[in-house]
Amino acid sequence: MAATLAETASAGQMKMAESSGRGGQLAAWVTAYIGLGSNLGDRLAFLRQARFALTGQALRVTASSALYASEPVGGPVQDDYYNAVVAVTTRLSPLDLLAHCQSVEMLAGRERQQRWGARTLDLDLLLYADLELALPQLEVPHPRMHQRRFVLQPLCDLAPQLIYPRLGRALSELLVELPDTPWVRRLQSQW
Ligand code: A4P
Ligand code: MG
Repeated sequence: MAATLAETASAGQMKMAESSGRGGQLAAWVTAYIGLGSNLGDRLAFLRQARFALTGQALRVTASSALYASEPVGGPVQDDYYNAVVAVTTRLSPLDLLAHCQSVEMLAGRERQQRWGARTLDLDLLLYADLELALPQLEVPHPRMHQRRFVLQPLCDLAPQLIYPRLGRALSELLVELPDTPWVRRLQSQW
């Protein structure tokens, strides 16, 4: 997982990823990172189910971060979160990967009543190779990930040297600059 995202995808793949959107699969496999969050019901069970359900013909989970508990950021008063990040290798385009993540959220009974409200499962597409994309329905890198310890801490378990595309800085550098609050606590390495 030490390779930069740029090393994982050729320019050709990226062109296809940007243009194809939905539909056909990419010719080659691309590395992406997905953030998992839950603060409703059996949080650990939802994260485990998600990791299992993500795997399919065109997607493999290749690594998991440790499991973290975290203080809710934004939104109404709500319970603490469990958060983690998984690395995947996929032949899905970015939009197909988003659609796949949303179908896995639906399996977990995700309801969207309030932005940043409590949820059984939230799957965020954090990084997709070194792609930068700004569509109404999908922004990559995830627009708030570099400001959030509950994302960067688990992501740095997997890829601390990875360069964050927009800022050109390693994820580990961005992490050390974040304040200690809202708190994030490592619970267990395996889950
Ligand atoms: N969308 C755009 N870009 C992306 C992307 N890269 N990945 C769109 C996933 N979705 C993306 O998301 C709203 C819309 O964002 C989607 O329709 C999709 O097309 P949503 O999951 O329906 O709603 P949301 O998650 O409430 O909104 P949002 O703005 O994505 O919130 P965040 O940024 O995901 O934050 N505190 C802790 N401690 N731990 C957490 O996990 N999560 C959130 C949600 C807030 N506070 C948290 C946590
Ligand atoms: Mg979300």
